[in-house]
Amino acid sequence: MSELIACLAAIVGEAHVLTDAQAQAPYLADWLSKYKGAAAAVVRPGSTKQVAAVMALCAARKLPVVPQGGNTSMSGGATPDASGQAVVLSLTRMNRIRAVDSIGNTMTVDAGTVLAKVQEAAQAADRFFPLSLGAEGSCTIGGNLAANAGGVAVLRYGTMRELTLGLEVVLPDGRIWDGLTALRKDNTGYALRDLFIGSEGTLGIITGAVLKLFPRPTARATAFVSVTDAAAALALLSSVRARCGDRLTAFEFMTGDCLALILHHIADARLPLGAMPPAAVLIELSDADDEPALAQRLEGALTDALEAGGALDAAIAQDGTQAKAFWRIREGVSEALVRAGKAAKHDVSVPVAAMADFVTAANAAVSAALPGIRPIVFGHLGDGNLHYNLLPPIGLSEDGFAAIAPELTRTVHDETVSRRGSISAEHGIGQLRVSEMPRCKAPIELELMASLKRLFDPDGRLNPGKLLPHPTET
Ligand code: FAD
Ligand code: 2HG
Ligand code: ZN
Repeated sequence: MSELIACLAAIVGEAHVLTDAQAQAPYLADWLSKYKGAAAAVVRPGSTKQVAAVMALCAARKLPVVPQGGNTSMSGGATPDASGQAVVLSLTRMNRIRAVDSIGNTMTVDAGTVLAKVQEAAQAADRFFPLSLGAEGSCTIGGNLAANAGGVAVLRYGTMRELTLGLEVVLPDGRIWDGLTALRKDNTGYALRDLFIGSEGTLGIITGAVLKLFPRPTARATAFVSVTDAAAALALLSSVRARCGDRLTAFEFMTGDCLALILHHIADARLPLGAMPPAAVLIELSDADDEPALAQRLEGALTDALEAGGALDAAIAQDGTQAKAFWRIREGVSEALVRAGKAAKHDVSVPVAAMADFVTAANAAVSAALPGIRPIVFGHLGDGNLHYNLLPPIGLSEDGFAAIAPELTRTVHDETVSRRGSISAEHGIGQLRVSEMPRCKAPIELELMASLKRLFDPDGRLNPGKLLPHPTET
């Protein structure tokens, strides 16, 4: 055993320092199998104090550290580089619900707690934690915070940033910042909490969080609606919102090509409408109403839209099982894309009103660059967020597509930035988009971000090469 491994083992216990290639493997590749790295060790601390001691040790030896939660990042954010120098710090052993306060409506958790466990704990306390996304069975609160995750209920409840009150963070030198307050109002200066949220593990290790809880919705109404295109979906969004207000919880868009891909690859996905629609929207309302009243409200909104021609056809779920089946279609997209091959993935946001125009312009631009390209477009339309995935033309090899993919990405991002949009709405920059930052973000923003990075992490050891260029490239 090397001296480093012995020191790490003295902090976390020998069983929690992984050095064997087989044991390390799941921590060294990303969910999309796009990146593969190497590590000096994978360390699994069991407490904030142990995280602090590991960080102090790595600081003394100037070792890079890559924080990791459930390893579900869609941008290679939690995968180390290939140098083999980094210590991967996995938070998944830190998985305690520390406290539930049903008067203040908060929950304090360890950062390694899996999102689904937090949702369940909220329900057990007759409360609701609204963050909801396809990876909720394995992603962790720390990863959700570091990525400022979005998901399917942002429309009503906001992103992870808006769902969080306090944080506990271990700094790169091993000091602990106890910001675990449950205050809804605190005007005593710079919002440090908000610097760590969305920092993608580049400023500190999040070890705990105070989350907001909400009243548990007692009624849900779910519809699957066929529409002609993104413009019709936007018109539908506007009319449903006018009729349903804040009850509108999810408004998820999928093109016909996206639906066809899901139905082809996901065995238990079934289309609830007779004919294959040109595009579709999955709508969910939730409220403290009784369920029939909510369903009636949704039906009213859809009847108006069908009469006005914005919607072509609609199915309203008659019970929870049917609602689940509607969601199965939407939740199958990422898996279907993986099965279809290596997509060029984009996670853009543009002003909601500009979305239909964005889709038309981006489709035209990528088709001009590579005839036969297959855009698979879906996402959180109500949030202005589209997952604009590109599959290669039939017959083009993986290498051939990899050679042209960066140009296609620049094209998609140019269409985004020219509409004052963002090249990552919710998945983060990670290593996937880091080369696009200088092209797509203003120099003054990059300068300020680099200054903050130097302040928190002067040696550039925390998650190097993610979000900001690798220290060796600056
Ligand atoms: P990881 O993948 O382990 O890490 C993500 C980033 O956070 C990395 O930069 C890592 O270094 C850093 N990090 C992790 N833990 C900590 C910590 N404790 N302290 C500091 N930094 C840390 N995202 C959405 O926003 N919306 C979606 O709808 C959505 N759907 C998804 C569906 C699927 C099927 C998959 C695979 C992913 C999806 N994602 C989605 C992407 C992903 O962002 C989320 O799954 C989740 O937020 C990542 O959490 P994690 O614990 O897996 O983090
Ligand atoms: C979703 O909205 C996720 O389903 C994943 O953010 C998107 O696979 C993707 O591109
Ligand atoms: Zn998404």
